[in-house]
Amino acid sequence: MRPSGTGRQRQAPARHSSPGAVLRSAALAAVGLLTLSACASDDMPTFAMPVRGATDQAPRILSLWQGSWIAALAVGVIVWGLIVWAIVAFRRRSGETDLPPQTRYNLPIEVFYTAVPFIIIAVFFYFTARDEDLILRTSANPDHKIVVTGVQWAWQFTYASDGGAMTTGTPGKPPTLVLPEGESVKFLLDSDDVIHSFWVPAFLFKLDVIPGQRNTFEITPTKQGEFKGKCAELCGQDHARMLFNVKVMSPSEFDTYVADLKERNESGSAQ
Ligand SMILES: [Cu+2]
Repeated sequence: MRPSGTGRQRQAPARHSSPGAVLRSAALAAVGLLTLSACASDDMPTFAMPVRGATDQAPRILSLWQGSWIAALAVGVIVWGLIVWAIVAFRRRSGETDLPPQTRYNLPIEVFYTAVPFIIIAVFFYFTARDEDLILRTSANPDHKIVVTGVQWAWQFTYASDGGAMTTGTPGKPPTLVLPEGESVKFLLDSDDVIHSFWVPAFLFKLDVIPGQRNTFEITPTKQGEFKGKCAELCGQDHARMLFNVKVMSPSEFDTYVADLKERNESGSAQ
């Protein structure tokens, strides 16, 4: 989003002479903002529209995100409208010099502005708690179990239910987490040192990785392709380098991959 925003700021002063030109450049900037932000990053969520939800959980998360935005915008429009109305309706007219009548302790208004935010928060809370509960549910017998270990400053992935093959990547090359499309995967998150956070933006989901507490979640990848993953909790000097790749492939390709990885583990060659 940044490049198009900068472009708009540069264009504005040169074209402010006629209202038509201003409108045209504003429309161009808006189109640019939308199109550039959509292609600037393939699997990062953009302002209001995460572009690629890659799991069975993603539609629920997306609808919570969009519903929250719509509710927040509706509240915003009402509040901004009331502010503008108050400014216009109660402005000082010419000839008026005294303070207008001062209102205090208006019980109905005070009850109203206490109750309404409470209702708003309760509605947000209800939908968030409901979805969080569903999203964090795990099954007793997932198709695969993968242990994710976060350590300053790298990730290790162990295919616990598929022979125990393990990868940490190679020096200078982030590891790749390989997943099978259409099969459920339960993640077990461990940390060897400090708190990290396991984040794959395309999953529209992140979860803290806490030493001494094994957090779990379960997803079914729904799209083959390559995605980015990273640590989302500031965890020390090289936090920014705590990256990994995610590759979703067909179940048979996945089986071949983990078998091959296990062989490489045992022969001591590259992980
Ligand atoms: Cu970290």
